[in-house]
Amino acid sequence: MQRRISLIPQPQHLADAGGETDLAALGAIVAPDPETTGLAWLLSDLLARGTGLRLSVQAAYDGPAVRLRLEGPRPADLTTEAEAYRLRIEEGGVDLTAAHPDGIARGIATLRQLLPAGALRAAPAARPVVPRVAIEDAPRLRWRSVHVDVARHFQSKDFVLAMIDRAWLHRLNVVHLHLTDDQGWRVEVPARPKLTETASWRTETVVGHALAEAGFDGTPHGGYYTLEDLREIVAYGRERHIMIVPEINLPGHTRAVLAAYPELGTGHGKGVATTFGVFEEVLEPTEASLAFARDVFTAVAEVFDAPFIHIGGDEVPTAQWERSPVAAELMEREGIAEVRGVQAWFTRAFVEQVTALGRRVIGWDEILDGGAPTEAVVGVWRNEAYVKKAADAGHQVIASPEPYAYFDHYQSESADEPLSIHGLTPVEKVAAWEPVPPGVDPESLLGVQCQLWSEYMPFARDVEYRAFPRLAVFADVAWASPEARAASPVLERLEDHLMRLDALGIAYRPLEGPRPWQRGGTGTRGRFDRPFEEHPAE
Ligand code: TNX
Repeated sequence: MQRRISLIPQPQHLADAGGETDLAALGAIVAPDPETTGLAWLLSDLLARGTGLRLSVQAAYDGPAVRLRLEGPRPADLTTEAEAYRLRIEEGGVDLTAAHPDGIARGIATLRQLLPAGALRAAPAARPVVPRVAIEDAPRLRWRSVHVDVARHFQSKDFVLAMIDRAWLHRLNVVHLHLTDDQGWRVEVPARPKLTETASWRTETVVGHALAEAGFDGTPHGGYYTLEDLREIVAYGRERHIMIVPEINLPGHTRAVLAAYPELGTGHGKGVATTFGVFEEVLEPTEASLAFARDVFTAVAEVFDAPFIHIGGDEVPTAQWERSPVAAELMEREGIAEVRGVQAWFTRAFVEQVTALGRRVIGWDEILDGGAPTEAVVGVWRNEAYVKKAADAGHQVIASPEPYAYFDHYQSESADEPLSIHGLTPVEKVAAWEPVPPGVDPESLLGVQCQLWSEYMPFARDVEYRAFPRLAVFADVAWASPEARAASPVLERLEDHLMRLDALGIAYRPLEGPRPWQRGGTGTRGRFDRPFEEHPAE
């Protein structure tokens, strides 16, 4: 019987040569190029941990080995060519070649999946054997990211590092950190100390679904990453060739900012939000608000090395600006006809600030509503009609359409599902997703992102339940070609993959439904349904 080689994502070309290679018979990991030495040592560490095999890294070595080789002209960063790799496992060793170190990083992720699942454990639990295969692989989309919301519920630095590792294993290449929102500010900004003294903490949190009005828990919640934490997170990503994109959400979603600096709004700060929803409070369109943004972007640019900074821009109600003499004066002075244009004024200013720091802006699709400079990348979240709208307006797009990529939505119709915000996005729906909408120039689509908004995910285990296994399926959708997906449906590979998630100790949702302790129960974690309506196409 033909053996099953089951990988997620599915590589573009995989040929099974038959037989196995025991890595213990090899003498070294050879990495002649200094740019791949770090990856070689990472691979060595991981092999040692999960299998007990200790291979040293050498620049040159003649015997049988794992060889990491860079060859050919160097492709630009963030291209599918940069992540392409060839992995050949033969009797005499393992050859991993790529034109860019990013490709080597992706190939190592595949090699780790070729090992027995036990090799992903933290102590030796499997033999270091891999099937002999020839793989030629490259991603379909250039940008494949997971968004983690550490603002609604703060998560430990260790959890963020773990999510970077998981992104790596699934051949994603970006982790987007949602660092600020109404319910908390999670990043140290030395020039604005009240952000961490005040804006990072809330007095309590709504119990159950915000709309159920079941009261508050009376328990303070908070936390933030210091600059040292963030440098570690960024370096951890860099070692694995995962880009860490920071998001600072302005000028809406600013209840926490205004709790610390009420003078940036109407002066009547209501405190850091203790419940969830879209709030009226926004920054006033003043020079002081722009100076604040500049301080924050400057601090962020010092610790994050990604060529992108996400400026948020979603769900910005205009109610306060409609009543504000400051906004009226700005509109008059700048010839802004509609109040929605005040957001566009902010967007232009932020693009200027971020560009001056040598980075490109990403903003949520609402930045299109009042018009945004075309160099801004648009993170489309509402639905695929906005992908087309953004692309037609000349923007590059990262698509996270709510119906497919929102992993805060319910995973089944069962009454046992734990409390979620709304919606229904089972793993089958993610598996069926065609990420390039019809009529959209694939060149404008940078890629896709799945999102883990954490209103109803207080702890890391809650995030894991929502993320897995949907994230694995998402990674397949983002990486694999339509032909590869059709030839080997991801749902047929998923059960084998769960053994890897088990080895990693991830609290995923079993395919048959939540484990008893993952269920919502009848209390405040119980399922609460409210109708979810997709955003109209416009
Ligand atoms: C909309 S998606 C939001 C978030 C919420 C999310 C919940 C986006 C840019 N804004 O503030 O957390 O829905 O699904």
